[in-house]
Amino acid sequence: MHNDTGQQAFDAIIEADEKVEPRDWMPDGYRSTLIRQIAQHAHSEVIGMQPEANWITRAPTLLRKSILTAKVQDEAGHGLYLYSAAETLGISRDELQELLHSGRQKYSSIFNYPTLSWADMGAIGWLVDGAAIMNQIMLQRTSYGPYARAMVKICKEESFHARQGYSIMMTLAQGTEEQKALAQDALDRWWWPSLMMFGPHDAESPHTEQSMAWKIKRVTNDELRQMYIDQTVPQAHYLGLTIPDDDLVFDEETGHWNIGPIDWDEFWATVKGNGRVSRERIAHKVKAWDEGAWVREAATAYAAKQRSRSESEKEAS
Ligand code: FAQ
Repeated sequence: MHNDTGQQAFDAIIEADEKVEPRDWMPDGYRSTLIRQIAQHAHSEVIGMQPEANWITRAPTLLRKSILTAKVQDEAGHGLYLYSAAETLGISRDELQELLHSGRQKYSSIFNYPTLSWADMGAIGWLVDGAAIMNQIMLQRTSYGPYARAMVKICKEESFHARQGYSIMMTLAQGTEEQKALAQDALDRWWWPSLMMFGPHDAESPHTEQSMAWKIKRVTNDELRQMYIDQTVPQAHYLGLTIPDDDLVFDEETGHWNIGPIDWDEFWATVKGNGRVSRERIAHKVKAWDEGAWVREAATAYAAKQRSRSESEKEAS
């Protein structure tokens, strides 16, 4: 299709709030923005398994252990749907792995913090999955069809994750003084990093304006962050915990909670690969990829064998 015609058809799809599909013409920038964002999202789901897998063997009860195992497994599934969505844009899964392993593609800043106590499983479910859902609900309406559809199942599963996290926090907050202190300590460490998950302020965000125009993003970084703060502060109060922000104040006029300044130096250092456990996360991922090479080879050989068998059966019949 001639580009002008392609551009017109693309603009009409966006204007009508319909979905762009893999077969449709799309601007190069739209394609590369989606590859960047979906890949970063997929990598986050997979790297995000590490901090929680760290606690599976030390879960306090069999029930908590089964729930946590199911959650970590869900994250692997989310990575798979998202890698499949990225592949529809013309990049292979192997290329995506290579870009992650060599540090040329990112994953969410939040997974560069260590999980120091069992309470961190509660804080991650409640705060990190809570922030992820706030972002992903709007992504169910993103303009690229395969990405939007992948988000539907992911959002359902993330809701379960957030609830299991809040349930852990509730148990700890209603427990002994020591348990309550663990819950407060986890909130102290995860609160600010979870606010950073939404990305830089709108004025500092190079991609927001174009991504909003293409309807890849439906809501800006700051708007989502504010919605999240307004939802989460009362939940912390219900638990009897304190948000670690001396400037936190409810604005009666706007009906919003106002927060103090976010430490953007910490955010950018983390995003650039100098987070608390950035090197360990990538080293572990590369090790798992290398050790899984024989599984991928065996699966590929098996699929090739099945294909040649069905072809020779077709010829024989
Ligand atoms: N971390 O111009 P913007 C989860 C980068 S899923 C690292 O605002 P954009 C589930 C950004 O890439 C969590 N980098 O960019 C789970 C850009 O860099 P570049 C992941 C960040 O794309 C739970 C630069 O800063 N979710 O947690 C971050 O328009 C529990 C400028 O930023 C998604 O990925 C960050 N936080 O907006 C799993 C959702 N923020 O490429 C396991 C999809 C910004 O120019 C356990 N992604 N950057 O070098 C998005 O919605 C968007 O990509 C944003 C950023 C909102 C993250």
